[in-house]
Amino acid sequence: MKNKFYITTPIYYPSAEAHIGHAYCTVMCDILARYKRLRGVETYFLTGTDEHGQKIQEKAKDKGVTPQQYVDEIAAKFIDLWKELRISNDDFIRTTQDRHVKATQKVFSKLFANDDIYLGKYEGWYCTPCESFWTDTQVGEDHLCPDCGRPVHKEVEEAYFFKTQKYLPQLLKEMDENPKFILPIARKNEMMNTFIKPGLNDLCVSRTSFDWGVPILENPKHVMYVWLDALSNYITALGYGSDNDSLFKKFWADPNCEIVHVVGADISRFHVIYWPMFLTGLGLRLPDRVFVHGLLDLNGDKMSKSKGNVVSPLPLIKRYGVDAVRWFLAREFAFGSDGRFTSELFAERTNMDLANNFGNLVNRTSAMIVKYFDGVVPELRSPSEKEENIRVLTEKTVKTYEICMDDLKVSEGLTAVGELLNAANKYIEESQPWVLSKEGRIEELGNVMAVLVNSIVTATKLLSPVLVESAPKVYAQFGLNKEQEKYDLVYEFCPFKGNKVSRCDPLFPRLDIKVETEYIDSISKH
Ligand code: ME8
Repeated sequence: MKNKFYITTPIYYPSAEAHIGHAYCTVMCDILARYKRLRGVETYFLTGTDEHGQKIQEKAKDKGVTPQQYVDEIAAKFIDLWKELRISNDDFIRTTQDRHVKATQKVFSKLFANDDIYLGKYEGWYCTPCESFWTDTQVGEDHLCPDCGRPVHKEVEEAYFFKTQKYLPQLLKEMDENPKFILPIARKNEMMNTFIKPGLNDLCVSRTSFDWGVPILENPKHVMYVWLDALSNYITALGYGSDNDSLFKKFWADPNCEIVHVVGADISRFHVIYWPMFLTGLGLRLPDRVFVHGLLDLNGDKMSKSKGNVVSPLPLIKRYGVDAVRWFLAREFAFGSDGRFTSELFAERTNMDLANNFGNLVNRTSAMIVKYFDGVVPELRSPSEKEENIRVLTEKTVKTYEICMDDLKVSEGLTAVGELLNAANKYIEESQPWVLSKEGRIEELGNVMAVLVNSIVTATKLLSPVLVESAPKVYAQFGLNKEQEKYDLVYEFCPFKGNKVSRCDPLFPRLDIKVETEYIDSISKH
C-alpha cells in the first residue's frame, strides 16, 4: 500500500442542484478517503464545481443574473449538501477561482509552447447541455447527442486543437502495462472499442462563440474549452502552476502517492483518454487509477438534472439520517455497475441491514449486558468452538474488508462486514443466552457477551467510514476509551473486558415500508 492517497470526484456543473447521482459519487469517494485515513494513510480528498461554459452562460441569461452570480448560488448549495452528507473533503475547487484560472492558463501555455496545441477550424455537432462536440457517426441520422439523446446543432469556428495522435502510443502503452489504470477492467474494452479503435480526432480545446470561460492569453478572443479547463482542476487545486505548490509536490509529484479519480461512466472518456494525454504533454505522472462508477436511474428512467426527474438527497437525510443515505448508496449498488434507485429498495435496505442486522444486534447485546452483568463487559474465558468460529470469521472479515477497500470494491467490503453481523445474530440464537442465564451458566453467558461486543465494535470500526454518525454512538454505548477506538484493535479478539455498557435509543428505528415508500415517491417525482 502506498503511504499517501489523493482521491477526487468529478467537479460537478452547478447548472442545477445536486441529485442523488452526484451524492453517490461523492459519498463513495468520502468513504474511500475516510477508510484510508483510518488506516493511517496520509490522504487528500478533492471535490468542487466546474463553472464555465456555454450552458452556464445561457442559464444565467435566462435567469437574468450574471454567470458568476448564477454559479455562486448553486456552488453554495453543493457545499451545503456535502456538509449535510458529512463529506470530509480537504478542499473544494471552483473553476472560477483566480487560483484555478491562472494555473489553467499556464497549463494551456505550456501545451501550446510544447507544440501539442495548434490553431485550426472546428466544424462539428455540438450538444450544449453536455458541452460536447460529436462526429457525424456519433450523432447518427437523427442528429441526437449520444450521451443525453437531445438534438445537437452544427457549429463552425476557429479553434485550438490538442494533438491526440502525438500521445496515443503512450496512452496505449499505459493501458497495457497498468491493467488497473481503468477500473472496473471491463471499462477498458469499452474505451478501446467505442473511442480509440474507430480513430481518435484531435480534441477541440477552445471556443470563440461564447466568453464565459478561462481566456486564452495567447489569443484572447478564445476561451478554453471546458474540458481542458475542468480536468486541470485535479492539479491546480494542489497548487500546480502557482507559487505555492507544496501540496502538488507532496501528493501528485510523489510516486508513493496513490492517485485515484472516481468518475461516472458518462465522462470516463475524458478522464481515460484526454486527461492522461494532457498530463503527458505537461511532463507529469498519470493517476494510478480512473475508477468508473455506474449511473443510477430513478425507477428505470435516466436521472438527469436538465430533465428534472431526480431524487434530492436532502429530504432523505432529514427523514432517515445521514447514515441511512450513505449506507444505501454504498451497499445497495455494486461500485462500478449501474443501479436503480427505488423507494422500496431504500426502505428495505435500511430495515434489513441497519434496523435488523446492525441496530438490533447493538440493542439486544447492550440490553443483555445491562441485565445479566450490571452493564460491565465480561471477560472471554475458555472459549468453545462457537466462539472460536466467530474469532476465525472476524479475522477473515477484517482481511477481506481491507483487500476489497484497497481495491476500491467498497460494496463487497461492506457485504463482508454484513456477514459478520449476520453470524453474530445467529450466534445469539444458537447460544440462547436467556437459557444460559436461567441455568446459571455464567461463564458461558459471559463468553457470549464478550464475543458479541467484539463483533459489534469490530464491525462498527469497519463500517465507520460509512456510518459516520452511528459509529461514535456505538463506541460510547460500549464504553470505549480513545485507545480502544483506534482501528488496530480490530486485529485483537475481545479486548473490552470491564468496559461499561449503557442502553440507548435504537440506532435505526424500523421503517414502515408502505408509509416510507409513499413518502419517498412523493419527493422523487417531478
Ligand atoms: O460531467 N448516477 O459534471 P456533471 C450516478 N463538470 N452518478 C451520477 C449521475 C447518476 N444518475 N448523474 C451524475 C460533469 N452523476 C463535468 C465533470 S470533471 C473534470 C468535469 C455523477 O455535473 C457522476 O459521477 O454532469 C458523473 O460522472 C458526474 O456526476 C457528472 O457530473
